[in-house]
Amino acid sequence: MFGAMEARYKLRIVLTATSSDSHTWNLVYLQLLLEEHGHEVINLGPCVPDDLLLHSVREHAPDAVVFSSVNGHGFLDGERAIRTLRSEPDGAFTPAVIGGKLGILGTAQHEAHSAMLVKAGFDAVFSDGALEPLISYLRDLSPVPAAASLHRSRRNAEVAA
Ligand code: B12
Repeated sequence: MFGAMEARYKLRIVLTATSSDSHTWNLVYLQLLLEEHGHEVINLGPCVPDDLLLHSVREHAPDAVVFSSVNGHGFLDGERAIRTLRSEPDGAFTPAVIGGKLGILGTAQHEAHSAMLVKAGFDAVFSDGALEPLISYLRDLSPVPAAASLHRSRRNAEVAA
């Protein structure tokens, strides 16, 4: 379905569950998929508190953050988490996306949740089955838009220092 190793640039991706979500196989699946496409994945695992997410973004300076949620609270937890991330200099410009089963009514709520989550700060919101669009989106981050490029330059400068 997807051509493996098609990433033009290997992104460093922080993969995270939302704070209340204890499901893990979604994360395992996504990690394998992203790695298969050449990306480096830092998988924070299930039930990630907002402060741990912030700490991880500071520590790893990722090119993108991918949120996964399936327990039905993703639209609430995700909104709070992205507002927290966007309120901090380290997370203000990092491309961040979310997807999965974000509510409890399936696709019926997708548009409303998407609008809300984008307004709160997400760059993109993916429906449950939208794995191919996710891969395309990440591929298009390279060569990267200015904001992510700035973020990467900062990381490289820190590494070089
Ligand atoms: C196993 C399971 C559990 C296990 C999890 C164990 C573990 N270690 O993971 C346990 C028993 C703990 C559990 C608990 C609960 N669960 Co549960 N669980 C499941 C179950 C049966 C399978 C999930 C799974 O592993 N799937 C395999 C993975 C690989 O697939 P996936 O999760 O579907 O993920 C895919 C997509 O969602 C998508 N995706 C996910 N994230 C992202 C992100 C992006 C960016 C993109 C593009 C795509 C994407 O891609 C993934 C790979 O294909 C599902 C039902 C089902 N058949 O799917 C319910 C299900 C997810 N659970 C559900 C619920 C409600 C709960 C509980 C709230 C139940 C309760 N009342 O306590 C709790 C929540 C606990 C919590 N705090 O989060 C609901 C969620 C309902 C909704 N969102 O509409 C489901 C769908 C069952 C149902 N039909 O009602 N659960």
